[in-house]
Amino acid sequence: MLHRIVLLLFVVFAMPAGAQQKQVWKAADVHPLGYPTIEAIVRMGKKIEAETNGRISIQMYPSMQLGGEKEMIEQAQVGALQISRVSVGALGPVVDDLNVFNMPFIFRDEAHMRMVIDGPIGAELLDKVSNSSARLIALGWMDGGTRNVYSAKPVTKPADLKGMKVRMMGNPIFVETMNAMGGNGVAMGYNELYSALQTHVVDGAENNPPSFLTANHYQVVKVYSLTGHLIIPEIFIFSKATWDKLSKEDQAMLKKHSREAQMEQRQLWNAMVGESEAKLKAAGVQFVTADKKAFYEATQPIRDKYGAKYAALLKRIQDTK
Ligand code: GTR
Repeated sequence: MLHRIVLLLFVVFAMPAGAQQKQVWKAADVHPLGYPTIEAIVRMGKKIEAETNGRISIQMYPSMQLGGEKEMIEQAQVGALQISRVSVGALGPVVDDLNVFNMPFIFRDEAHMRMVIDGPIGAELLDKVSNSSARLIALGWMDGGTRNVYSAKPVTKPADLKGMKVRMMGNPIFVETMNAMGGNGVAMGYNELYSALQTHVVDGAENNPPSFLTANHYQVVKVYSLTGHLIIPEIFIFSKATWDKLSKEDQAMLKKHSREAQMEQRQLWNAMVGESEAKLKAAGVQFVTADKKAFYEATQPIRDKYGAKYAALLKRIQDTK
């Protein structure tokens, strides 16, 4: 008898988190608190907490506390954390469909990128991630601006990159892109980059102004050349392991708030880009105009090689106006 009661108690307490139980979702990002991608998720957490009367809340782990983006994706896949905000660059190796956004000069400008992620193509690609075998649910997109090369000396044309080792995100497309641009692409995690710049393991890197500023890379190299070779959206994903345990209502609520977070991040992003550029200039960073057409032409082989399988989608992207 006693045996049975003990067994029953065990069963009751070992039950998976039911719909009514308090849940704290872990969220992670490589950026520091206050960065637009983080702030949008923190605000989303507050709204969800209010809407569920405290039943669900979000605990943010910023500044690579849970590792780089590769590790954050893996942790979401196994359910060790719930929300990872990563670059599409980092998720491309896991869900190949996303690599359509990871080719150089695919978007005419940031406004074009925003139209694409906000519209039907954006929705379709989120579904592709969620329906893939990656065990992730794609919640929404965020803005990651335009990436430009930074180094100790100006890079205005492909020849300027000759012999230069430039850190790229861990995705073969980016390494090949940098090689096509004239430099030597080196794949490396964001978490290793600051010291790699300091110790001259690499001569430069490329990123948007907010990242160049907040990761303190501008303290090591001070020339920001406006190559504009990549406009890569960010994405925030949810662990499918946790998702499958949520009620339909909670899933719908999370989707609704995710769309709001996508739009809210954009406002925060617009403000942050202006502020970052001003702070970088005040810190002595030199902004240099580059010959974008020359870089566009130099990277044509990359679009030819990787773009062939996305031909129909690429046409739709170009036709988005
Ligand atoms: C940033 C992006 C991060 C990360 C980083 C990098 O712009 O927000 O998600 O991808 O670039 O270069 O690794």
